[in-house]
Amino acid sequence: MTRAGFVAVIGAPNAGKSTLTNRLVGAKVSIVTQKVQTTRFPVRGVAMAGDTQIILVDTPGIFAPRRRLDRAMVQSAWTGAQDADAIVHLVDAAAELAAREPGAKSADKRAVHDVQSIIEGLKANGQTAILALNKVDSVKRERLLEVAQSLFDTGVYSEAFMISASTGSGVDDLKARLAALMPEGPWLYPEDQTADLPARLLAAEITREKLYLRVHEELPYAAAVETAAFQERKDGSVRIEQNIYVERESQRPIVLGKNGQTLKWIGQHAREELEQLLERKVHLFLHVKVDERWQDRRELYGDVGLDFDA
Ligand SMILES: Nc1nc2c(ncn2[C@@H]2O[C@H](COP(=O)(O)OP(=O)(O)OP(=O)(O)O)[C@@H](O)[C@H]2O)c(=O)[nH]1
Ligand SMILES: [Mg+2]
Repeated sequence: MTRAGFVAVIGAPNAGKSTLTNRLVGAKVSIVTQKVQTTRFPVRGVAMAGDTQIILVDTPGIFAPRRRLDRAMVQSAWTGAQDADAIVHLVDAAAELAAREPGAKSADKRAVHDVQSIIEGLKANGQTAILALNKVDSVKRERLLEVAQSLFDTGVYSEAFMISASTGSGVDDLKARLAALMPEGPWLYPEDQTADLPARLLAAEITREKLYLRVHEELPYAAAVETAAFQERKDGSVRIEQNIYVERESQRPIVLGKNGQTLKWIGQHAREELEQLLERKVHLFLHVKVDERWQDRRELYGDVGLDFDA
């Protein structure tokens, strides 16, 4: 008898949801950066555990949304949770502890605030989640217990795991538990499939990751990548043309860099990774475009399953 089901991974921005999804799947299905709000739409990854197929839904971080894209991202995260057989609420333990120190950074305080609003949301929806305290590699073990206890006391969690998505510590136990929670039924994806993102979207995500990795300080959250053309060629290679959208003319030179060096770095690293993922030669062409209102372009939403009118 096989099992198959959906697990939504929810949490505040930067908690490590995409890192955990990739770790559970054992392949890169979702992009990871040190920047908050990296994941913009639900990304599915398929993990196998014996006869059980666990379909992970990596979701955008949940936070107090202001702009259109923010609202659509947060709404999609909650929808992911609603449709799942199990919910993992991933919490950045390092941020929780740092926020308790005097003079804590605002980013850590914000993370704690977002965690509280997720707990309120779970309560309001009558949902129970598995608590996974992440980044235990970077905190003192004894201090973890106080965080775990205070979160557990909220009553929205069925159980708690201490993990490190980066090192893999504790992840096998979590995976085994998730597998046991999946309902009986046929597998929903072929056994060897790990992701279901269309190639042109995957290609755009990879380039966005490299862009953020390279210019995250200078480009606060204001860019999008779109694959404009994706052509398979007779020689087996693929030609990909992409537009990088920024919001202001002043951001163009940031992405280009001196003598175009930054854009070249982004293109080179994206191409190398795409060649690995697609298992063929890739010709990648990047163009930087300024569009103050790229966030209001409807097609950027529909393509990835976000609700433009959220
Ligand atoms: N030390 C440590 N860092 C981690 C761990 N898991 C993730 N990170 C780091 O935390 C940062 C955010 O990771 P992501 O996986 O992109 O986080 P996310 O929750 O998907 O973030 P959003 O998509 O922006 O909501 C990255 O720099 C990761 O390398 C962990 O277990 N330990
Ligand atoms: Mg993410």
